[in-house]
Amino acid sequence: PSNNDLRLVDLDDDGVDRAFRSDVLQGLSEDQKAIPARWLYDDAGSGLFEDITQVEEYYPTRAETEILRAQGSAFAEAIGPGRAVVEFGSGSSVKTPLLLTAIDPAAYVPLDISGDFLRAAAADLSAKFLGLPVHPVEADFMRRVELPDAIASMPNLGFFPGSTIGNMVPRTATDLLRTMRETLGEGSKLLIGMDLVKEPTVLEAAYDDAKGVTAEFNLNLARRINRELAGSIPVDQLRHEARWNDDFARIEMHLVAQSALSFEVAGQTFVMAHGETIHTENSHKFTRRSSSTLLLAGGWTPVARWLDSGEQFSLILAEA
Ligand code: AVJ
Repeated sequence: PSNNDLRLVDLDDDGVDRAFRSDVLQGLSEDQKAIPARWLYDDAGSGLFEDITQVEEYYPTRAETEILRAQGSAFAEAIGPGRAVVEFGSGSSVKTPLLLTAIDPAAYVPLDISGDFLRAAAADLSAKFLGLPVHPVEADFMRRVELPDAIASMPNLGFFPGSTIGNMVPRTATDLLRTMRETLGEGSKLLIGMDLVKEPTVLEAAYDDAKGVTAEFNLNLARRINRELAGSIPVDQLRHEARWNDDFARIEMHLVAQSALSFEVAGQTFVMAHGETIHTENSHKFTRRSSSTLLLAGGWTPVARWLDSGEQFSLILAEA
């Protein structure tokens, strides 16, 4: 691995991702064991997430895509032509073209920490939208990003679909929204996907599908730890669980110990009691009010909101 794809990843002499190791060792040492959700997305995890978007119970991707298909002319009217669309994350081959077709942008700027995903998405979009300037930027969008000179004079539209904002606790989500505002600048707009609060049984099924794809996605984190951090976690002794936390309005994914466990990770020993969990993801769900409150706290004023026909998911347009 010698190319600059890995520029944003800090490896030690053994090729171990330092940030992954320190997040895992710290997270497994807490009273409530917890590992940041970003580590779910290695190659296997990213593939499994793609599979999740196809399962019957997982409605968010279908619902958001329906909104993008159905509301093209409403977006065009509310957003207007000639903006540089800055997508936070490297873009999906389905959602991004729907938006670009609807609003007649002046440029497309995908931002992603992974150079591989970024270049693939940029090439795909350039081929679909001949004549549209595409300027991929390899960067961590949790920090302020310097946008390319070519789009400096254009008004921007940030695009952050998927309810990825829901994976952050409110403090982190607020920081990110403020950082996005700094990246995008005065006069910018933001189109952001936010999943809605609904029946806990529907939510729990969406995050614990009958085919077990989400369970595999969660268990892959334990496998990744074993693979990359010389771990001995007995993966067959962990069970996937999706829980609705009503106080915090979020679905939580946990890995639950099916017996008393003892294992090693990167030379350190950890124990789990029977029934103890590792908390691996939060997926916050929003009401009309809570989405407005979060956006306003992040420096954005909501100006329009669209739902799918099943009223499961929202796309919100906000102004800086
Ligand atoms: C794409 C990160 C928003 O929280 O719904 C899907 C990830 N986790 N099933 C979500 C996910 C379990 C997904 N996000």
